[in-house]
Amino acid sequence: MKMKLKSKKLISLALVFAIGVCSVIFGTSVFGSAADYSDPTIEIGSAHAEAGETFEIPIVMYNNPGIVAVCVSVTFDSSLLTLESAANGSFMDDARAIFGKAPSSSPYKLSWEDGLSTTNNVNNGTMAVLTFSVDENAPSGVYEIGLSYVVGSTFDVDLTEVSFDTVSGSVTIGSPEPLSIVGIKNTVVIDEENKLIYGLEQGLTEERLFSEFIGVSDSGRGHIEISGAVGTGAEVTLIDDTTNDEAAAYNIVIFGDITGNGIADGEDLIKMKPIVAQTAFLPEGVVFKTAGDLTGDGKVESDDLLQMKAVAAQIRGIDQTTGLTFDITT
Ligand SMILES: [Ca+2]
Ligand SMILES: [Ca+2]
Repeated sequence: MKMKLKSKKLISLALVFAIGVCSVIFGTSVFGSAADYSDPTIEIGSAHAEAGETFEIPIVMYNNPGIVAVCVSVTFDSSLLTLESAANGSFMDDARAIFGKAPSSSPYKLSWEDGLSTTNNVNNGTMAVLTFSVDENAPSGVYEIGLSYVVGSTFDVDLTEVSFDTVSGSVTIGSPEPLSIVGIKNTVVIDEENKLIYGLEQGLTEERLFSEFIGVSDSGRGHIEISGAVGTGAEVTLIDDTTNDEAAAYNIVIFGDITGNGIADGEDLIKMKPIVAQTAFLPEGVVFKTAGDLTGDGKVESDDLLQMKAVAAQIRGIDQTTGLTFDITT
C-alpha cells in the first residue's frame, strides 16, 4: 500500500513539475480499458498534440499472469519526436525500475526487475508515463509509437519465459486529412449522403475490388474490409490502423443485383416480380432500392421490371455508374 501511494505521489509531482516548466498545453491521452483484452497485454496509449508541444502517454499492464521481470522497448520517429522523460508508475517499486537515459531518441527501453523476489508480481495498471516533445516543424499526420516486449527479459519467479500481447499507440500531430475510401477507376461513385459505393462491375472478386476500384486515401494509416461477396448489400468498412477503429462504412450497390450475389440475371428478375406486385418487399433502406431502380427515378416498379427482363435476356446491359440500361444487341 505504501509503495503504491509513493508512486502515485511521484507521478503527481512529476506532472506538477512538467507543467511548471513547460508553458505549452499537454496533448490529450487516450487508451483502452481492461475490458478490451482477455490475454496478458501491455499497451502504450495514444495522444493528440500540436507541433512544438509536449504530450504524455502511459504504458499499461492488463491481465498480468505473474512475473518478476519485464522489459519493453518503445519506438518512434526520432526526426519528429524526442522522449523527454519517463516516470515510473504504480506497477513496481521505483527501486525495481530501470529506464534508459532521457532525453532519448528511438528506441527507448524500460525494464522492471525483482529477481530476488520469491513471489510473482501480479500488479496491473500504469507501468510508466512517458513525456514526448514534438518538433516545432513536425508536419500534420498520424505517427505510430511502437511497443514491444523484449524476449528473453520477461519471466516469472520460476524463470519461465512469459509472453504478452503488445498494443502500439500513436500521436496525431495537428489536423491531418481524415482517412477516407477513394475511387481508383473514374467510374466509381462514393455516395457520402447515402453511404453507398457503386460504379463497379458485375462478378467482381474482393481482390479486384481492392486493387482496381477502391482504395484508402492514405494506405499507411488504414485498410478496407468487406463483409462478403462483392454484391449489393455487402458492407465495406474502412479501418483506421492507428486506432483499430471503424472510420467509415458503406454498402455496395451492383445495379440490377437484388439477390446480393453481384450478378444481375434471371434470379433477380424472379425476385423483382413479386416486389413490383407488392406481394414481397426489398430490405428496408436505400441499398436494395437503389440496386433495383434501373430507370433512375428512385422507385422499383413495372418500368424497372421491363428493364430487368431485357437485362436477363441479355438484350440490354446496365451502366453501373448511372444505373441505367443500354442496348447491347448492336
Ligand atoms: Ca443477383
Ligand atoms: Ca425505377
